[in-house]
Amino acid sequence: MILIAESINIMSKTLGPAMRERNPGPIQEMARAETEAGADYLDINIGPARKAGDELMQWMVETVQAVSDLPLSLDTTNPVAMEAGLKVCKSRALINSISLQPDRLESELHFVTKYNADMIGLLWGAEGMPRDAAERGMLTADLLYRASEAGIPNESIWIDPIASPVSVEINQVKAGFEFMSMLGEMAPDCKSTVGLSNISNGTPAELRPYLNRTYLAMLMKYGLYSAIVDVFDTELVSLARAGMPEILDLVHRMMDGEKPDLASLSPKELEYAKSVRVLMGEALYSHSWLDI
Ligand code: THG
Repeated sequence: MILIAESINIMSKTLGPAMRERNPGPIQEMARAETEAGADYLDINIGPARKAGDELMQWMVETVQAVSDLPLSLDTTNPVAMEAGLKVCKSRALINSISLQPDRLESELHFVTKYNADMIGLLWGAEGMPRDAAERGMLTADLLYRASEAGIPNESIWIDPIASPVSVEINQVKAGFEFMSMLGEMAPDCKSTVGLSNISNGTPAELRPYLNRTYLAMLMKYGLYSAIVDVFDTELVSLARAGMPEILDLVHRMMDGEKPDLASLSPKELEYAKSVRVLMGEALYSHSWLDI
């Protein structure tokens, strides 16, 4: 599993101001820490970056590359900023992301071949978020077709089904699983990724890791190739590196319909089992899901 570190992010209370002030210290400290924590890629998320986004992304890439040799995932919706970042990447970059918005698709796909990059194919269509697994399948087919016309092989495309918060829309979470279970057959040579922490948005901060870890364990059943994660969650990294086979086995058996006797589980197994039930939509989400 390829882990993309999520923490270099304009939304962060410390790094947002550092980005705006062009203060390299906190950004480089974070890049070093994510690298030491075992990340495979560093995501550089500057958001929509409407003002001077190109200058900011170039500066960010150079600032991070001064302290880390890891490849970068460039995360912005501003195509001018994206290109400015791609120009200065030393390693093969990951474009995060390209979606099916008709006005931009053609020019953004051109970046993939021009800069010899990989791309995240975000399943966001002309009408916004797909409503179910079938719409995700249609968007995938469209995107792969358009990409192949532009000379991009499926191997360069990391499909992102778009994770949405379990506290908001359980049907979207279920649709994401259903889609992931089909993707391997639909496009065996495609890769996949997901913004894992989205699942726990709106959940109290201290409880978020339980949902994130369980969601990752569940997606691993479908061969998830990569994920954008908090790499400082050591248990999450261990799960992703196949360090917790008995937990993965429990989670996957539950997804196949097995109902374990909760009284027989260890406290750690219970955390996962309760979270699986919430993420499968078998138990309603509430902030106290681990206590009941
Ligand atoms: N798909 C793709 N890219 C993405 C996402 C996705 N990029 C952005 C996001 N979703 C994934 N990255 C994050 C980064 C941070 C958080 C969630 C997702 C997060 N941060 C904490 C918070 O906001 O409370 C802590 C912030 C801080 O450091 O202060 O939740 O889905 N392709």
